Amino acid sequence: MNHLEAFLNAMRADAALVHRPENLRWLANYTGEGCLFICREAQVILTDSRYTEQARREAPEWGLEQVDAQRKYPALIAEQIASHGAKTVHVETDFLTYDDYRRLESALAGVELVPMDGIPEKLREVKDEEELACIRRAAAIASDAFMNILPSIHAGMTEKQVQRVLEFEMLELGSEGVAFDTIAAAGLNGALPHATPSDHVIANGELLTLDFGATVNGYRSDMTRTVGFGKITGELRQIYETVRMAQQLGLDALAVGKACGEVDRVARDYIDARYPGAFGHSLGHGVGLYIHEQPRVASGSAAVLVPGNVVTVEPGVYIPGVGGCRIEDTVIMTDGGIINTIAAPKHLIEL
Ligand SMILES: [Mn+2]
Repeated sequence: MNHLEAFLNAMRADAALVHRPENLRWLANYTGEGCLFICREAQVILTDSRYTEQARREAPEWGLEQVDAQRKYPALIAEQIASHGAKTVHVETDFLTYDDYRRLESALAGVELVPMDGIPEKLREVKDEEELACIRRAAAIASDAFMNILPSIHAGMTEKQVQRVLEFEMLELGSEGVAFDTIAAAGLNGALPHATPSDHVIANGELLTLDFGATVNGYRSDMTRTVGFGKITGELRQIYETVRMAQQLGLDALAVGKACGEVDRVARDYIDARYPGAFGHSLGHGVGLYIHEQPRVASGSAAVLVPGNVVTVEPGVYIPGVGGCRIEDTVIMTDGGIINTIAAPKHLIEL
């Protein structure tokens, strides 16, 4: 079943307005700006003159309406809704701004706006073969890029310099762009789970956490490796081995039919027993057109893993004044077990 068909089957209103860029791409293969009007008998891309030719190329089977100074989005949307007699319309209330919503409301008197309630996001949790191929390609690019840059990164470089080398290599290998802002955090900065790369000069004896991904046809990969410079000893080495074991336990716990919360708990219990309170975030998340999708592999989550889910497993330990470590893979759930899309090794590499 194609994505549009699945969405039409899941709709609970007469029509839907779709604004989230990932959903435009997922439903219409359209990557420009604007929005989609969808009902059973018509599917229309609404956009401005900058994107009309692109829309024709990317989504030739979709209708096309162009906004201009006289007919702005609310008016154009109202026309579509009236001409198809829709009384109820799904809107992405978790994405539109309050102002957007108010403009729609006043342009659509007599029409009931119904929250989209994550219908496309729910469907997107299960990836088809084409989507999985893109994610696997993006994962291979990121993993290969990491391996390729190891000989050229060294103590004395800044976090920003390592970031640039890594991102350049991913582009060289065919990534469309970074999957999200690359994290490169060395030394004490490693205690910040989502550190921004800085001018900190990496010194021997420090760990460097690299969290990054590539993009292929809009689909993303997500991986984290922590590498050492010079000899890594004492607590940092213990932290590394703790995270590595927790990550393996998390991977081993993944299975179709299992609740995400159970998987999270296995890795979390292992870390909490050694470094209480040092692992604050969730174990993982879905990955696809957006970097953080459902299902969340989070504490207490009852969401059950099904074939076609793509999730990360990324425990970490963060200790202010000491440093930190995270190790992450992106894996595909199948009936026959997991496929780990990230090939890069996970033993402690000391450069
Ligand atoms: Mn991640």
